[in-house]
Amino acid sequence: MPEITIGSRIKKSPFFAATIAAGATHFTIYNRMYMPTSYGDPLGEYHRLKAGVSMWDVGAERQVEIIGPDARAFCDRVSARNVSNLKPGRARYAPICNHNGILINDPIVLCLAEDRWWLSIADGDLLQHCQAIAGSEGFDVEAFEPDVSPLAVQGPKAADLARDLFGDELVENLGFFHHCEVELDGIPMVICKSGWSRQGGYELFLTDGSRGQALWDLVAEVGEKYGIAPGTPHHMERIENGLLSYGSDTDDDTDPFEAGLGQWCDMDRPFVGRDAITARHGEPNRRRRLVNVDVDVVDRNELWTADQPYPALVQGQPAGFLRTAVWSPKLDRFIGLALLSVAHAAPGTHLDVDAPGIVTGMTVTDVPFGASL
Ligand code: THG
Repeated sequence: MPEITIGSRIKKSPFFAATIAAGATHFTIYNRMYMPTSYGDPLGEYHRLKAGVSMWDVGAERQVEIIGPDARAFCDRVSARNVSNLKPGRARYAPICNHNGILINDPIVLCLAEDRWWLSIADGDLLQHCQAIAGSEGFDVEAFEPDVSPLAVQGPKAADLARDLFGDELVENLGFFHHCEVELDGIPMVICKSGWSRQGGYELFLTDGSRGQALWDLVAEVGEKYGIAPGTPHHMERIENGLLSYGSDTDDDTDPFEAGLGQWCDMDRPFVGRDAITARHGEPNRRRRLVNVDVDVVDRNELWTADQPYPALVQGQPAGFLRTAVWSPKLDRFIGLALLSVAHAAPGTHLDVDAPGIVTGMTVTDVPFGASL
């Protein structure tokens, strides 16, 4: 296979050198940065995440920082979820749409202070969107990308590690999606009880990129007694547990309701995209739905993953796409996420998949996307 060139146009996270030294074998490109996706042992990394603790370079989850007197009103205008009552020190997961009501990101919104907010973004150019809306609608804010890079520690032993690092009191008082500023050995960060797994854990938002190696080394050293090792956001675990990967599970024309994020859209407020979504709700269907599927894979190689969206067919007619598929250690079979026409998205529906020699078909399961399988 050809290789991706490492160069100046794609940025490196402050933890990049540490991840290479630790043996990262695979990277993806996320927010124009390299982000590790494997250290060569996907099943081992999965089991460590579920039974121990794992440390992840998720520096590519960039922040869009919003500062100014209108910061709260601005965030509430761009967010499909109501964040108008979000308190400093709290965070909320929030879909963001363009004016056509199409999902363009699904960040965690952190209120740091009344006039200072972060949108901790998935892969997409949310900064330009925010700058354009702020300018065109006359909000008194500035939107920019600060020097902030999250390092996640995830897994059932992450709380013990956090106690050792930050002390019992901080950990006791930090509820889910709560955050605060803290320093460790002079390394400045914001700690938030969050992360892209359902195994529990924290994200350490490093606020001085020159200290990446120092933070990495400290976490690795203190975590040693819990068997910590480097890992990455893990598709097996997150698909088993219904976490959305914007851009993997969705395409450029996905409505937040189609993506299963309707529960996070507060439709009684005039956010960007609200009217377009409301207009679509008047139509007979919501076009498509993201569903869990069992996938019939030809070769039972547990490391196989869907490397592209595969067309789904019913009686030869297009019915949508199989977007993502992985082996599930928990269920002992291949599972995936498919974006399907509503007419073909009912539980039990069998669909053909156009992936000759790779996938023969798939069946919609009765667990709605968002729940754990
Ligand atoms: N951490 C940070 N930024 C991120 C992600 C992250 N940006 C992109 C991406 N991940 C966002 N995706 C999610 C999806 C779900 C959750 C977190 C990030 C999540 N949801 C909870 C739930 O669905 O129950 C809580 C929602 C809530 O109460 O607001 O945890 O991982 N920094």
